[in-house]
Amino acid sequence: MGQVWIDGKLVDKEQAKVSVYDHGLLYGDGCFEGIRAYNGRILKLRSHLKRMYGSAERIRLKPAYTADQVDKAIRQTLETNGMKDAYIRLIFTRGVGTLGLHPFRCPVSGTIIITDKIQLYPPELYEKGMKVIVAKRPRIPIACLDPAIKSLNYLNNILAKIEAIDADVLEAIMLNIEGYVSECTGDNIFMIKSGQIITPPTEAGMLHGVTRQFVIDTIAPAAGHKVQQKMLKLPELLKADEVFLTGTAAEIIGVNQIDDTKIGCGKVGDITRKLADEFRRRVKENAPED
Ligand code: PXG
Repeated sequence: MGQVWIDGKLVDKEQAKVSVYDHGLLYGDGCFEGIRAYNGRILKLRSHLKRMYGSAERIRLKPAYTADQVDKAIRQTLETNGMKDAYIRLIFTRGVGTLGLHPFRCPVSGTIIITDKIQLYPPELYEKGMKVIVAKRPRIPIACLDPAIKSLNYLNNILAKIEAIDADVLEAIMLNIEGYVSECTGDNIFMIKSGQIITPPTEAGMLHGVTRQFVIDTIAPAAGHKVQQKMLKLPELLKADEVFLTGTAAEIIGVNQIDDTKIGCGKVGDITRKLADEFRRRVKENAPED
């Protein structure tokens, strides 16, 4: 039976409960991280913790534990559950309060660490590429909700995901309110044209993905490529030679079709394959924890 870390204690999964008065549940008031361990090493843990504490600061949530304490608690939870390869869900809720929005009437923020199996896209999609759609619904603009905050309120993304499910695919590209390509519901997006790798800049309003940054800083350079950050409209994306998505769960996955348009030859492209191989080699051998 698995154990979940809640507010300083490891408890059985079935006993891991949150109050109905927690503002995380009442208002989606809180933040989270999806992190992954490979062979006992926690990929980019420092970057995830930095984003987590950045999210907390932006919503003026005071975490109950320091980053070092959370780091130790994550390792303790993995150890207790005997897991070396895992998906780690770290959650800060606003905490228990009253039935009213006032966030500062919740005296103590809740802290949850779940370690579980990783939910992956089917392996054959990594071989032949994944079909995605473009969601009709735009992404919430930066001015309304800063996407640097990985908040507990994912309804914008969930509604776009429902559009994808209705279209019988697993992911949807989200455009920002001005029609520029932003990201997908749970992954960042890249394209390749004439050997040049391009991804939208953070101004396009996407989550500042840890995997996206790892590809820009480490994976692409190691494979002999530079990444250009540039605002993209949909017609340019549709004319790409290759498109791929990045995320903690997805790693690097090629896209072979967007709506009715085949991308490149409708297969996973050579550069995407090279980057995905480089990524896997690095995380499997000795995943960097910075
Ligand atoms: N955009 C959004 C909206 C995300 O939620 C990413 C991009 C990729 O970011 P990272 O930092 O992972 O490279 C995400 C990440 C899940 C799950 O359980 C979701 C994510 C990551 C891990 C698990 O659905 N989203």
